[in-house]
Amino acid sequence: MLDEIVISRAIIETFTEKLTRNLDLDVAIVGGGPSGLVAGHYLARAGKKVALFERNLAPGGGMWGGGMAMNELVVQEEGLSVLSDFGIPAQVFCDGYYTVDSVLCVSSLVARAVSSGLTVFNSIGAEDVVMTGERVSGLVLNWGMVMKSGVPIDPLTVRSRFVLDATGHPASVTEVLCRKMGVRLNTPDGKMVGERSMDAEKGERQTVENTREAYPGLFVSGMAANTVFGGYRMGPVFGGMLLSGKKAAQDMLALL
Ligand code: 48F
Repeated sequence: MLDEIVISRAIIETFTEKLTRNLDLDVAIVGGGPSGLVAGHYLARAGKKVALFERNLAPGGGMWGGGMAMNELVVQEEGLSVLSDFGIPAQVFCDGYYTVDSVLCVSSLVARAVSSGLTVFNSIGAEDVVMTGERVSGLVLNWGMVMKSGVPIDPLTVRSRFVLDATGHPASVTEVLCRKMGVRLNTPDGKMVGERSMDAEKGERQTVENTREAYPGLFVSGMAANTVFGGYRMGPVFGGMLLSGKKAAQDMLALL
């Protein structure tokens, strides 16, 4: 006989233990798109304590929909090494261009990253950062559904040596830091530069170049890096996102 109360206790006790274990982290990643998942995988594989917070029910960000909800992703030659690290097969489309089924890609990124030791908290979003002096030192978290509804329920916090803003186009972690703290970012005029219109070639290069520390304790990756440091958008080509996540992990590993 299945006991409903045992089922409830199993969920509550296991989740509570998991959350408690992740209150003090090496890296707290915000956003479960390609750059966040890839960064989480390499950090976890290197033995770091890392958790990813995704405010939606499903991690994957902009990857599920390919281009205009046609669920194939394009990856250029440079991104293949990351796909291969995740065991994701790509089909040749023509010289230098490869396609990947987006559902296979997202599910494999998530599965491999979690198997490497990344803890993913879906349905939990970051609504603010924790500051220690002039440094970002953690996240202020709430249920994604609470954030969406605007119901005034107080959050909980986690501490981390680094935060990675992998929130895509809005760069929402860096945005809240600037809005609330008026800090000077590591950009030419100290402010978020903003994303530019589409140029796939430049955008792909820039998303990797722009992956770096934007403020003490706060790294940016993926499209958030282009929003913060100013870069073109690139649309549904994903090599840059994968490489950005890898670079974010490598740069933080060098400092941890
Ligand atoms: O946008 P997204 O996929 O991030 P990315 O790694 O990749 C961008 C590409 O998918 C695509 C592109 C083509 O190359 O430009 O857009 O830069 O995923 C960002 C994730 O962050 C979540 C959001 O729900 C999405 O899944 N997110 C955003 N703000 C928050 C958040 C927040 N405050 N807390 C938690 N999750």
